[in-house]
Amino acid sequence: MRKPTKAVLTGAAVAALLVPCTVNAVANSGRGRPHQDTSATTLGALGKRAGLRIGTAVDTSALAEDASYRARAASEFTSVTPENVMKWDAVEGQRGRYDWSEADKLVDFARANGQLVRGHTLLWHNQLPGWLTTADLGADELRAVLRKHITDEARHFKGRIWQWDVVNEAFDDDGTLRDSIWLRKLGPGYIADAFRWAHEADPKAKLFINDYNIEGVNAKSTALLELVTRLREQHVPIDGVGIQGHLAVQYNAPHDIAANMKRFDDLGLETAITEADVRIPMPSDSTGQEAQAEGYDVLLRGCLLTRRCTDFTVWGFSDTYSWVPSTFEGEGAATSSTRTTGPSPPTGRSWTT
Ligand code: 9MR
Repeated sequence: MRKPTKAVLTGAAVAALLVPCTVNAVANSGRGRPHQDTSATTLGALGKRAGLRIGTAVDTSALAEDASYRARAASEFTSVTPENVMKWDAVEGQRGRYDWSEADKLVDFARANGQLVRGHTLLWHNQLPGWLTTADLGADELRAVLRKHITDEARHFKGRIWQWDVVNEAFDDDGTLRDSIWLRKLGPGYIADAFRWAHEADPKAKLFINDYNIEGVNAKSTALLELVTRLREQHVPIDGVGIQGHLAVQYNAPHDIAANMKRFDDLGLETAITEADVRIPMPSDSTGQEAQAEGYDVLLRGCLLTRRCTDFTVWGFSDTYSWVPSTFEGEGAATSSTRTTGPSPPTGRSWTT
């Protein structure tokens, strides 16, 4: 018997779009006609049948240098997220001097391949430029700087961004707001302000708040639910909640994800799985790989079962370029495929062969 490989297992997880129980879930969620048509050859095509964009984070250096990576990024996915090049330190390394070149290239790549772009991210505590973190600006100036950043960036990409992660990772795991430069200096109102400014600059983009460890029902997802409930009551222009989906096989998969996502869906909000990956203690073995497949499967099912879940984005599709090994010592193999170099797969079926 053929030994299961990581690609096969993960292919199986993503191909949950096709397995009967998930097809029933698709039917029950009103996502269109379930069928066993196996003619679809790319993840994007599979997702389309369930009314779902299947996206990936894109490492733009890999995109420029690795032809196989580029071919797969172009063919497998129907949306892309810049992994780093739209972050504040990337676009405004020096105060007042913007460099949109890398981000523009990715937006052009997406357009050339008929893909939508998830903008990531306008406001975060991380990857801020040094001039901002070291300046110790007063509250008024910091607020003006933030407003200008959000306005300038959203305006630059106006009409070319499908969904913006306006606010990223605003909460701690215990459900309190993260002690960031933004909260400390501007108070909790910075979140509503960010959404209002982004909406003014690009009224048609869908505006998301995005976070990790909010897959299941827990203190953090409940606090986020309470926040977005308040924001909606105050008519703050927020459209959706991004659930990152960074999982690790050592922890239980979030089997209550659909129940959690329903809470946001019931508010009329869109949802998305925005950064799925499932890391494994290295060296990975078949047990780890099976648990990984389960992790991907749980995330995907959560999305399929949620009426307004619009997209399922993986945080890269190549372990070669994954953020995981340099962040979690001894862990890796988190993406859906290990093979990125060598000849391009003939039909774009690289996840199932
Ligand atoms: O994948 C990104 C990695 O290349 C960067 O070094 C890192 C810096 O913090 O950010 C990574 O992306 C993060 C994303 O922007 C927000 N959610 C968590 C992701 C993984 O850290």
